Amino acid sequence: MLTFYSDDHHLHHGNSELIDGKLLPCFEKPQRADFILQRVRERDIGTVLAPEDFGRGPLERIHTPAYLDFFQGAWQRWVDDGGQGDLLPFTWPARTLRSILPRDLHGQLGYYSFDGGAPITAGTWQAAYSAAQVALSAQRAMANGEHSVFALCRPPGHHAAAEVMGGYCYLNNAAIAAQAFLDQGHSKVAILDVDYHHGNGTQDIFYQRNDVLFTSIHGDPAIEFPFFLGYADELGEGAGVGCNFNYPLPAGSAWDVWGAALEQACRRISDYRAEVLVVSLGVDTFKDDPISQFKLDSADYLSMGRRIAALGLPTLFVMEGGYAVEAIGINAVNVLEGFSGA
Ligand code: OKP
Ligand code: ZN
Repeated sequence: MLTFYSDDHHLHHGNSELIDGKLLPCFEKPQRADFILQRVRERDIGTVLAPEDFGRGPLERIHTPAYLDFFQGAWQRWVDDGGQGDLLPFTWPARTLRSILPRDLHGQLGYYSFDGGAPITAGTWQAAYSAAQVALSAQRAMANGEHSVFALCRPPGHHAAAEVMGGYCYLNNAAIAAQAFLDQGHSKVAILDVDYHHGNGTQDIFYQRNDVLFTSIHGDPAIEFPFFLGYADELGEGAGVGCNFNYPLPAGSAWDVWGAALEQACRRISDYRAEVLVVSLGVDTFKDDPISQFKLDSADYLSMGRRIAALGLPTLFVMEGGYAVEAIGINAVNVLEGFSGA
């Protein structure tokens, strides 16, 4: 399996995040992608390629130009204001307030985000931009005939909506790739999001559409981030009714429960008759993940890959979360090896 990867992810290195009342070093750190790349090379699963640059056009198919302009220019505005350290939002247009775009940088940052988990640093735009190009390059390789490709994206993307960043995510790499398939003539793309956290951004982007099926297996939002989306009764809206399926699971879920949910999601994907599958591949479902509460073992990721392969679809794997860095490479590449060996 080909892997696409860009070193530009090193340009994004947030300092700290507010978690359970404490300022802790960011869990979403460069080492994550380094360990995955190392494992890809160790296991020799295929060639590692640098991305092509498809420009901002394919990003604008998912994100608004105003949001992209804001994100691209935010760091320079912060520097010009004499700002120091990471740029982090602290006021959001929650209920009771009006969603009016303010003029101030911090006001705009609140407008374009949903939490304080997506710091903007000097290189964040370039890292996120390159991650999107990694996803697009992997998509292009599939358009050129590859059956499966791994987009080793960092930062992740599935929490990012059309003009909202958050949860370590800025640009929705999986959605951008799915849209590229559609723009190149496909009519039905399925997304399977196996990250521990609900892919609220991806769901929102495609919620009213029937050309993308969104399925997600994740921690119950009643007790887990992102809290405000990801329930089982979210089935799509308008033309999209019946094209959205969530499988929220309780804390402590292991492979028996998780694998049963995967079985149901796979049935939905088969019923939908998708032409292509995009997998939002988070491995924060691992038993030792520091911020998650599922109990998958490393061997379970082989089973996950095998079951996904049984769908028989051309499959693009897009890297999302996973914070147990010493195991992240083993777990992510196990999915790919399970898929390829099936
Ligand atoms: C990104 B991805 C929990 C704080 C959680 C955000 C988690 C973002 C996960 N107390 N902070 O889906 O892996
Ligand atoms: Zn996650």
